[in-house]
Amino acid sequence: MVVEGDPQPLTNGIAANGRHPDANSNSTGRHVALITGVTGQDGSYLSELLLSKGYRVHGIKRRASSYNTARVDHLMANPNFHLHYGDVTDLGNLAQLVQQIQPTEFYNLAAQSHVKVSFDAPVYTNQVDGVGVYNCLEAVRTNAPSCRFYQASTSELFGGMPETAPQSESTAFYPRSPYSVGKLTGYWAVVNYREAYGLHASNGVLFNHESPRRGETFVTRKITMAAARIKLAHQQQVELGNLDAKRDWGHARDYVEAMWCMLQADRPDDYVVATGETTTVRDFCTMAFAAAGLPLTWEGKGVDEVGVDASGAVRVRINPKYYRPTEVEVLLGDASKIKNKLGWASSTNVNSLCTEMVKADIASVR
Ligand code: NAP
Ligand code: G4F
Repeated sequence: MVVEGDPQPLTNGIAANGRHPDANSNSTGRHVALITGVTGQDGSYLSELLLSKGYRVHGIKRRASSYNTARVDHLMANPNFHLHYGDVTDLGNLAQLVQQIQPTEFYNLAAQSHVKVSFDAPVYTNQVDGVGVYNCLEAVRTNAPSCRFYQASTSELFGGMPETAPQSESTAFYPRSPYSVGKLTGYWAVVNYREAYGLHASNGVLFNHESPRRGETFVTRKITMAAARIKLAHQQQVELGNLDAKRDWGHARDYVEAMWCMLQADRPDDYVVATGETTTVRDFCTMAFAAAGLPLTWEGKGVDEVGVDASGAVRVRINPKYYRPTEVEVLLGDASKIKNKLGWASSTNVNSLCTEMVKADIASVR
């Protein structure tokens, strides 16, 4: 169906009777996925993974005033890939899509996913990241109760106090931002719908995962883009916030495999997904600039700390505007449970992840 007046027609394939041909999937045994947040980093890798496994993939995208499908444009011609307009704050829209498509797997990846932004927009963030999860669960419970459900939960739930590392499924939650408070609601909604209604609903408690498709305002991508642009003389320096924060950084391509594994398990459950290695923002910076051929040394302390290249030029400096009102200091995941129960393990270390991102950013600098 082409949406009237749409500058960018969506190939959603809903028939005149209001049902998508995939609505018969349960009887034909065909796997049909519905993904919210399909235009994001993880949505694009998950779509590729599921299409490679023979799924029909339906994605929900928000209407925007300009094109927002760059990460999935290469999938648009695939006859098994369909996009629909929608928003997780709109229960009516979600319920209608679930009813029409009858997915066998629902992946809720949609979120206002930026922690710092959540301090500026706390209510909106909770509407999307908390109430939005209820909307997805209700749409599934009332229209396709045998559909398996994945929720994009997060290591931010742990709060990152140094004494709690490494964090596992048994670590207490201590949300430290409006983002993680919203995600906490979503986490417990999933547990509750599993227990109350018998839904096959699982939380993936994913630690940070990155890729060349990572949003440009998250710290890894901000750094790899800066290293690439400084190398090619398109930029002089980059300003960052807290260099001491530690993150367990994996590759998004590996992590979408973990999401899929959770929905193939006989029983729903909650799993930590991580590499088991943690790195400071400062060390990630050093790695990225080295990968761009610009080795850095660090001088000074606190807000006066700078990263200097071999020519003596200051390439990294601190701007306190990037500090957060409350910081998550150390994230380091223990992914033993998913390894032992589902056989999943991360296959990319932070150094090769960083190098891949820098190379991709150098290739795309114009
Ligand atoms: P991302 O790149 O920011 O993608 C978020 C997606 O959600 C985008 O497609 C966005 O659409 C969509 N979205 C935002 N608000 C929406 C709404 N109201 N209705 C429908 N869609 C909406 O995030 P990501 O890195 O792929 O992460 C995917 C999910 O995993 C998120 O829920 C995130 O919170 C969670 N998570 C991520 C990480 C990580 O390290 N990447 C770790 C743990 C958990 P637009 O393109 O229109 O903005
Ligand atoms: O890259 P970040 O913005 O990611 P953050 O806050 O860890 O959140 C990401 O991972 C979560 C999983 O743990 C997801 F749930 C969430 O959706 C998102 O994907 O910041 C990482 C660290 C922080 O400690 C931040 O204070 O980097 C520090 N940082 C230092 N300078 C900076 C900057 N972060 C950003 N975004 N920009 C800076 O200039």
